[in-house]
Amino acid sequence: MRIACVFNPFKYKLHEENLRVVQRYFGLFPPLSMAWVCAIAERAGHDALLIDARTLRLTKEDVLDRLKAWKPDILGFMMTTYMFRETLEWVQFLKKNLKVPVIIGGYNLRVYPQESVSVEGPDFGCFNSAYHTLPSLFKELEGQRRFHDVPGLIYKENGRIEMTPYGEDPNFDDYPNPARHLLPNDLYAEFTTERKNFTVMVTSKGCPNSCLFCEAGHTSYNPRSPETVLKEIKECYTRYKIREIDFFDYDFCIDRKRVEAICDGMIKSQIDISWACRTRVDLVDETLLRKMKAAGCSRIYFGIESGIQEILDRLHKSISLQQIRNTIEATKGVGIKALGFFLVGSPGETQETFSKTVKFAKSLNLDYVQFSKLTAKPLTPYWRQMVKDTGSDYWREYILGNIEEKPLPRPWTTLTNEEIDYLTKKAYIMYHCRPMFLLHHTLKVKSWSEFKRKFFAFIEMIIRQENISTIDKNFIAYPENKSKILSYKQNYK
Ligand code: B12
Ligand code: SF4
Repeated sequence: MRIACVFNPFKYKLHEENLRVVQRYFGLFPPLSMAWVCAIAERAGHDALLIDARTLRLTKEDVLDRLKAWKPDILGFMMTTYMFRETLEWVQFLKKNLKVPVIIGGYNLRVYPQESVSVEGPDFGCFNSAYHTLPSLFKELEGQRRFHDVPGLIYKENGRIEMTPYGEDPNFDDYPNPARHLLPNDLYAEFTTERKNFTVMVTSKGCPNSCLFCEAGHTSYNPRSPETVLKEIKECYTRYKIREIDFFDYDFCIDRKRVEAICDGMIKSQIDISWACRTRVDLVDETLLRKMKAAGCSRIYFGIESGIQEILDRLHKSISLQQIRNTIEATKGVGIKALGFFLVGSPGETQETFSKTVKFAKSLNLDYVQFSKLTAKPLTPYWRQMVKDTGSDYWREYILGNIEEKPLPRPWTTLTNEEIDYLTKKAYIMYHCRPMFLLHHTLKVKSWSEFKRKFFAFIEMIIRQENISTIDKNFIAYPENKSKILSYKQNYK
């Protein structure tokens, strides 16, 4: 079988947790989920093509031309809840013109499996991992078409939506490495990137904690072993000339022994890679941070969320302001950049509590901050509360096309959505418009492209970010290297 996966460009959405400018400068990342899917297909002996239409700025027509030449037997798409309708437009357009079946997968299928497949376009849905589902589906498509035998599949039969059981989650360690050979690895960058080539890696799934705003809470932890992680790092280094990696695990440091072993392996192999990861302030200490630094760790993203202890407690974050301060000091002390994620509009948030949070962020002297609007994301306790309070499920209605995108209600705070948007923008401006901060960070910039990216983001935040987020029909993710993108594009024609 020949599977072609397409990663489509997506615009800013009014129900998003970040401001438009933040979203624009977030970065261009490899479509990792589909790179796993392609690797799973290839390992089972099939051909795979992965088109990153977002990064390459390809239109639907460009992709159609490419696919007509490649002749896939099946198309694959990854669905998130927030971008579902946009990806669906691509599904419908390509399916109409190519007349091949479509399989969709991704996080949204965990939340709304049947609904996702019930709309016009998709033929099959994979509601868990592609690991067992895809090879088994291909076997049936080539043979008897007994879809009820395929694990973890949703399909349409006689006007009904059928769903098969999935069984045990596979061990994440048994996955092949994502098929990065199908991607333009030199085009990727994120806002904070310092070196090229850049990629993201996911080395574990799940998180045992229970923060009320997060969909990862209470999901089973499924890590890849240090040996497997090190093999993937080495593959990135030698085969794809990767020099910077962002580990996108929900929490890279849940298992301290595993982190230590990964760091030891990197130190031993003297691999010249800078890396970043996300973790909680209560999971690292100076000893571990020193080892991480020696292994090439250059940035850590910490979930700080608020500068008010009461709010942290209401969010079930289970950390203290003192722990935050100690860990940030220790991180900076060993020479790793510290980055902080904050929430705006938490339960009990007022203009005063938020001003205190911004003041707290400044006092920590973080190298980078991200202020996100607390949003009732699917599968979170706040989502359950929103469904109960409003009597309807916004996300379900949105993916079914019954409702237009809009900012979501936040019954847990007296702040209005307009106030939350405004406070978020103000926080970014207040945090960054400090002469010493600007000077210090300009001096630390390592390349012209890093300088341009950060400079434009700063200017756009001040002059182009509206006080209340609006739809932007011309929205496009900031392109890191336009001429390189154009030369890739030529190859597609
Ligand atoms: C890397 C990443 C990205 C990258 C790459 C996109 C991607 N998913 O490949 C970037 C940065 C571009 C990205 C963008 C976005 N992301 Co993202 N991303 C992730 C992240 C951290 C890792 C994905 C991953 O590789 N996981 C490991 C693999 C093995 O698991 P998996 O992704 O679930 O994939 C398996 C199955 O789901 C299934 N599968 C997945 N896709 C497909 C497709 C087919 C055809 C088949 C058959 C099967 C299949 O098989 C895969 C292999 O077993 C996840 C969180 C996480 N830790 O999983 C968030 C996550 C998927 N992203 C999320 C979000 C919100 C977004 C954005 C909307 C953010 C934004 N505002 O811009 C965009 C939307 C992009 C879009 N087009 O819709 C949410 C989705 C929540 C939801 N309800 O849908 C997640 C869960 C993070 C979170 N907790 O909020 N993301
Ligand atoms: S915010 Fe972080 S620690 Fe809390 S549940 Fe989510 S991933 Fe886990």
